[in-house]
Amino acid sequence: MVSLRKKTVLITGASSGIGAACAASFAQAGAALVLLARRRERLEMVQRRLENNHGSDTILLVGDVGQRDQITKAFQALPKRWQAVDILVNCAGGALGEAPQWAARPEEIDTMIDVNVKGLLTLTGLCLPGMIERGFGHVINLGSIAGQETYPGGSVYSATKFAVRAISRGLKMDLLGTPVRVTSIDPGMVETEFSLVRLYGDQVRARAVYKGMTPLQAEDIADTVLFAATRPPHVNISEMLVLSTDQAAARMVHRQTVGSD
Ligand code: 8X3
Repeated sequence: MVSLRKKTVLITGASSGIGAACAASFAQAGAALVLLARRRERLEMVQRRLENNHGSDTILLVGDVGQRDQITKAFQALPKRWQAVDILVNCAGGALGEAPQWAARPEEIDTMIDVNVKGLLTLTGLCLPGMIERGFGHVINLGSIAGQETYPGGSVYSATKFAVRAISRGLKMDLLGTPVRVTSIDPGMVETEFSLVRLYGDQVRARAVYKGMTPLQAEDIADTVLFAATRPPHVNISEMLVLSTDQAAARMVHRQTVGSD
């Protein structure tokens, strides 16, 4: 098994959802954490919790992964020991809107591509050379079931997640012959801020997404990330699709109808 004690783990999207849950799991396992997100206050809350609960060694990297220059400068300004990332968990990402493809707003399209695709590539580009040089490393990319199939109103988001899968597969080929591992994990419906963000804060519609079914929780996905990270060095968990028991496909969900006759 790979021990996470004293390993340096950089997690993007660490202020909430799957990213924050991953931070807690890695902290519990004794890793030192670089926590990256845009929202400083949220990130500081996560940091305080990890320090109080696990005595974790952490550092914050505040910035938008979609802003390549900004994030590159911020990463390169970290103390050298924190730039030596052993495990990169690319969680930052999301969907915006549910409009048909031709009606998606240009800024929604740009943000999804900038964050979900270009942001992931930027962080990977910053962390990988050191991993190869030091002879140890693991890149764990969070994709989505939407990276395996698409659905109405989801084609741009899906395109970004198909891209994540292509990037993970291509990266594995580029890294063949090195000890660096690449994992992609594709979650289905996870109850996080994902739907609230996609639906621009519409609480009623966001709640309806998970109505009558039992969605995954962020911790369920963090468990799978930790599992992949702790396998022995010769084992690479290459790809995982993780769904709620109530979900069979992107838009095929079993829902209990409570109170109907
Ligand atoms: C989120 C899953 O199906 O809502 O990545 O797009 S889905």
